[in-house]
Amino acid sequence: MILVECKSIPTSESYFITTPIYYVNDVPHLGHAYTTIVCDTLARFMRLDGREVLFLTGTDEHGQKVEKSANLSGETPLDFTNRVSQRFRELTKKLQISNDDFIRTTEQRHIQASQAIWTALNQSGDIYLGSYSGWYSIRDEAFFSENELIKPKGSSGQLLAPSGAPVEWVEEPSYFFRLSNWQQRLLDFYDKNPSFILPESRRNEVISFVSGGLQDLSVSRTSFQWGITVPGDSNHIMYVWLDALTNYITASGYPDTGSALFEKFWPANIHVVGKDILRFHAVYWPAFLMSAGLEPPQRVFAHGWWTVEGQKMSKSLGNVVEPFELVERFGLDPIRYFLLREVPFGNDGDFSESGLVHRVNSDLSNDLGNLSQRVLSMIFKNCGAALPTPGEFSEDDNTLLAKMGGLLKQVRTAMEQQLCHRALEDIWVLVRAANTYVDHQAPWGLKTSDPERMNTVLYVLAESLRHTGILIQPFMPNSADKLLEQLGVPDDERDFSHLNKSSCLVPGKTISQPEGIFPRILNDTHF
Ligand code: ME8
Repeated sequence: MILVECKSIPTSESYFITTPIYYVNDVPHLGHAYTTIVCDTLARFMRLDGREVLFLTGTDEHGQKVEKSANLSGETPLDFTNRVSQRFRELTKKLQISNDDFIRTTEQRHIQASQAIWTALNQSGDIYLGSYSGWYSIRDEAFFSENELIKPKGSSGQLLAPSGAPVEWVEEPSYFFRLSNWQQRLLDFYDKNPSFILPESRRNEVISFVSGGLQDLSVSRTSFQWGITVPGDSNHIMYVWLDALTNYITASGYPDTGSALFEKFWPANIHVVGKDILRFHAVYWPAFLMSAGLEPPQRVFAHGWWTVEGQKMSKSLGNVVEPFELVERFGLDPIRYFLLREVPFGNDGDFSESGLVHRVNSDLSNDLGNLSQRVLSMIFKNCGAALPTPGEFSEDDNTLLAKMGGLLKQVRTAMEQQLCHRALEDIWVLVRAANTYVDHQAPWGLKTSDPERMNTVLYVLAESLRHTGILIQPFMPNSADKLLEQLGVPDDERDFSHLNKSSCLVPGKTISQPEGIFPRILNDTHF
């Protein structure tokens, strides 16, 4: 029996991936779930591909916005952050996120790392004391110059940040970071590292922003208390974004840059963020790191924005999609599949229940669900519940086997560019080809006329399910497990090094009674 070999890269290369750390001013919603699910899929993919992964997520707990929310709920900031942070931790459980670490910026290890980076910036001569007078948006936790603001027509005169958040005038003593000195070095860095910012369109936006000139950045606040004290000046707390960005190096062991952890995982391979916070990650963060004598991350991917039924998600519109409830209603894997497949990664997307139901029913129930149910039931009924022994392969068999053999390479290329939707499209080319193959070969008609041929056809189909099952593990871990379980693929033969002929299914091995893996979502059950 000749199966086409797909060479997998045996590598123990490290892979450090991060989500943004989420503000605890509010409970988690679909947007947070989205970024976290994408990162989880990438982390799982890299582990199955033999990489040593550090996958980090967590919560951003300091700053004026969080202090304000704590006051509003009548709690101390620490009680408040303990409570809401826990909700984000529960979300990672509900979504079965495989993070290796969950960081909170109120932890001692992070306070130590933040003060250490401050000291390093100061020692490199990039920090000076001055005073800030200008506009600040608490919702964005960001400073804006007058020319960036929007004055809505016919409004009361309330100026807004580009995000639509109100700004207020702030005047206070402040330390500054000499960002203006970093303009050329940042431009050189972008030039030398063309895939530092993805997608390409966002890279161009950042380059044009930096080319327009950079002003020094206020990096401390004095008008409230909830933050990390500036080393040597207890009147100031660190600007929340300097504190927050530092979480990525805290988790890699900073300030112990000689530690095995730091050496293995820093610089991070990728920070995945929403497009709203790209400037902080692609401009301020590499400047802070270079100033502190550290390497910038290898990539920042800024993904697009989800709206709901065509509208911005907002509490006032009452359309905030709650991920806990969504998973309860539709199941985890259908939600993961929809989010990962529906929108080309990087683009904006619209969430609607009809879109979700359509996508799940057509790709999961019809395409993969029917394929696996048909093939496994035929093996169960017609081959005495044991994997059949194939005979000589025909040209059609070899064509389908070759598709399986070449798939990992294609999927890997997509995942190295974070294109989860493309990887799924590639896998579904195999699923659809296998469905067409079943229809053409019609194994149900071969039982009496040519049982040997039926065995070969069902064996090739079972191999296509094995390849599909192994490859969908990062995207839909539970469904993949069920499929591989039903095929009898041992637990230790499920990583990508087994996508080759030497790990092919063993004829004669018994299979269990097949059960549907992807139930159709019936509209009347849910609406
Ligand atoms: O910005 N569509 O935290 P945050 C897609 N603490 N993604 C969305 C989304 C939507 N509608 N809404 C939110 C912060 N997100 C800072 C980060 S990192 C050092 C500090 C996701 O709670 C997206 O990833 O406001 C976005 O960047 C992030 O949530 C913002 O989360």
